[in-house]
Amino acid sequence: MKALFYIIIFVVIIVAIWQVVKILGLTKVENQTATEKENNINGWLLLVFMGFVYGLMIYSLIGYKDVLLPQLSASAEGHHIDNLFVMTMGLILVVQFLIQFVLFYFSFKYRGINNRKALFFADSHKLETIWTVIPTIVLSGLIIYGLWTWNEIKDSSDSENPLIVELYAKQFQWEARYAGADNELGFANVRFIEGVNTMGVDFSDKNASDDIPLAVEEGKFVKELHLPKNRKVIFKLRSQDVLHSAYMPHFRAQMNCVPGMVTEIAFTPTVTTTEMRLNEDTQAKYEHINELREARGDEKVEFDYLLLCNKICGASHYNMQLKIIVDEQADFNKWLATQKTFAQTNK
Ligand SMILES: [Cu+2]
Repeated sequence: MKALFYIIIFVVIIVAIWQVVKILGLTKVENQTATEKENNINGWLLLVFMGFVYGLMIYSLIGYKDVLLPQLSASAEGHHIDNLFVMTMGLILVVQFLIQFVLFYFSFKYRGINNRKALFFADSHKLETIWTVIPTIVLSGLIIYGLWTWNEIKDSSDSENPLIVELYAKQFQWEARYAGADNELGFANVRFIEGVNTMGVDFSDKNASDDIPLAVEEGKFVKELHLPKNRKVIFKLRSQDVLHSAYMPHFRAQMNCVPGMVTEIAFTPTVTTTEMRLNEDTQAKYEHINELREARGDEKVEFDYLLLCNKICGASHYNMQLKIIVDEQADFNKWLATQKTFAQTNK
């Protein structure tokens, strides 16, 4: 292996020397001016390439529509993110469409033609002002709009009786804990992790005993996080080891999980899992997925909300997910009542 590596390096060095010698040789050629015919060919090739770029762009926009987020946002706050996304993408699309044209068309128009001389001028205050002021105004507008959107989403001060849920990230799984009857999470720290206390909950904290962890059965997590419809859920995020990112694409929510601190994100689910399964978009998507799975001999799957990790946190990062089920409030309460608090599990 090492020998192969040395041979590759040797070959690369030889190729580099050969290229340098070739370039040095070029400097001795007397007439290096391109002919008008060569300029014409290159000019037209530029226009062809512009057509290719536009074609590729249109093809990608249509062909990859399926891999974009599902149209229906499943949270009350989701439309803010969707608007921001559409606006930013729209702006980028228009600007790049115009810039590509200007770039290629002018290169073509002013290609070398015999006896045509380029106009020389050192600078133009007017031009410089235009291409500084316009982007500044547009980008500032986008940033201010983005900050306003973020504040709208992050502000959960007006919500009555939100549900508090902790998500605990670790290589490579999610654990979760509901705040229980007092709706306040007990203190937790990585130093308290011991035996079955896998989330490091401090049981001397009086808020901890009524907390409800996601059930562990035979050492394995029941990977289902239930959330109620139309009630604000405030997530408190922690990480045991490295940076993770809690990503819930259907609710348009994402927040980093940082070791040593508690981060927060909130949203109000508005579409239950059952309702989302009946959604036309979802059905079309899953019909397609199941066709592909059937062809491979895999069993069919149904739509489910997911909590994913969106930071490349290690080898099994891709598999770090937790199923989310959004229930009607009554169903959620019924489900939560069947779950055991820490006090009940520890006896
Ligand atoms: Cu992760």
